[in-house]
Amino acid sequence: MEKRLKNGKRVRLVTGDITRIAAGAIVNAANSALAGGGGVDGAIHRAGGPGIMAELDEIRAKIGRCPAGRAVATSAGRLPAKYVFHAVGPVYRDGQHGEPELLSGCYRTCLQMADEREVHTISFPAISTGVYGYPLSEAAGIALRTVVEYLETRPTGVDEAIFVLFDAAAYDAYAGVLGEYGSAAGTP
Ligand code: AR6
Repeated sequence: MEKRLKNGKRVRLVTGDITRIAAGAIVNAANSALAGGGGVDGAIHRAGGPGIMAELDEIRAKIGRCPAGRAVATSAGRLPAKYVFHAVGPVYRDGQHGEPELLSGCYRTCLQMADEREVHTISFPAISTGVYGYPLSEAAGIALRTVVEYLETRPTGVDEAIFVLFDAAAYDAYAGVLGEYGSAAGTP
């Protein structure tokens, strides 16, 4: 599904593996320790190669941990991208502990990082919806609202945001929300 915003910017939903889809920047669902892990994080390090962790080692030595809601940038190794933005999503408790703001902060921070680096296409996974337990439909609403608002209201150089959803359940949750924005059309 693709949604073209009034200013010509695009939000696209696809199913698949985020490491296989070309973009200026690929966003990782990382942890505060920037230590690698399973899910998207594991896939990105496996496909991108050891250079990404070597850069994270240097970043960790400088800044320590990366708090939830924030992100750090590395190059992308063998991935079809120039950068990886390692975003740290919130661990979901009950939605009453700042999780929505932190999740929204991940997407906004990554879009700002894209603008600082003149990246025009950015791909996102469904941050926090795996190991971190964020309910899919809530996470989809926050992710899409944050990205659409950024693309519509900021003077941004990002032309396209791609959400790469791993399975049909995630795709359907996002498509349900994006469909509400109006003239969405097309199929995955
Ligand atoms: N491409 C796209 N989406 C994927 C892929 C992939 N290759 N693999 C999984 N997903 P998760 P989190 C989906 O657990 O919840 C890691 O260990 C998955 O189905 O990767 O933010 C980190 O190191 C789910 O919908 O990230 C952290 O410790 C979504 O991506 C922790 O997990 C996110 O699932 C972060 O947890």
